[in-house]
Amino acid sequence: MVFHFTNALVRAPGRSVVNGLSTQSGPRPTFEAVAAEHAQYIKDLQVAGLTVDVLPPLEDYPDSIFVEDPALVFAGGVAILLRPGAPSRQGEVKEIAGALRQRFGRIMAIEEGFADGGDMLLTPAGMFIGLSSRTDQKGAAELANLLQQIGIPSRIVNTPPGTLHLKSDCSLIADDHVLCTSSLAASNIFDGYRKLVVPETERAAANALRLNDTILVGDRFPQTIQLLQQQGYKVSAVPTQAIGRLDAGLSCMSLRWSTLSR
Ligand code: CIR
Repeated sequence: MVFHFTNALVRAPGRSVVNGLSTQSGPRPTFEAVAAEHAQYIKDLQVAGLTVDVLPPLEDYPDSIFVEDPALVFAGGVAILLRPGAPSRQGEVKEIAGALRQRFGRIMAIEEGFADGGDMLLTPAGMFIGLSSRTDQKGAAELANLLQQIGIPSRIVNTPPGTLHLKSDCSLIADDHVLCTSSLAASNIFDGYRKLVVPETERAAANALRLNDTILVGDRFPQTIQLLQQQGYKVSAVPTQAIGRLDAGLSCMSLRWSTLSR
């Protein structure tokens, strides 16, 4: 199943994380607050059963803590290097490539266009590739081609306007069940899936993270936590206030895979 994981790769935040890209109007987070949330996140991954490897901080790349964006990883020893759409993030790919080569036997790479991992939602039926301000048609098409080579079908979809990444607005919480914003629920993207819509006041809660039998959700989203619990899910509430100021959520801070099966 796509949310069964044994391992995760994360990168410790550098002091420069406070200069990460952001569309938020409020104050920037402090380094200490981001570091505390990151440390708690690592603990939560471990409690969910994952072995976590921590890469060293990269001061030259303020957003490099968000390791989900420069690459995709899969069970079966395959990784795909992407081409992040934000110019300040493009160097993150060469920085993570070595760590992936040590852990994955087959490394593929897109060569053209742009694609961020935050726009990619893996389901048992295949990959949704979201077009956004970071992922363009060229990058999406090239990725679709690489995915086909490893037996993963894909579908290119539009990310709602004003949303950073496709997964800013949705998460897979069971094989046939998505947690999503009202904008995504209103589109036809998830026809055939059960949808759990987050309250308008908690839109950022849609970026949750299912890890084995646990769903990590931002602790500032009590209504979403309650909705998930009412549906019988085991929820772990995680602090995300500081990273939220950098437009980030819970999936962004790790690459996850299983060594047990494809
Ligand atoms: C950025 O704008 O690239 C970062 N500040 C946030 C990236 C969040 N990544 C993700 O949702 N996958």
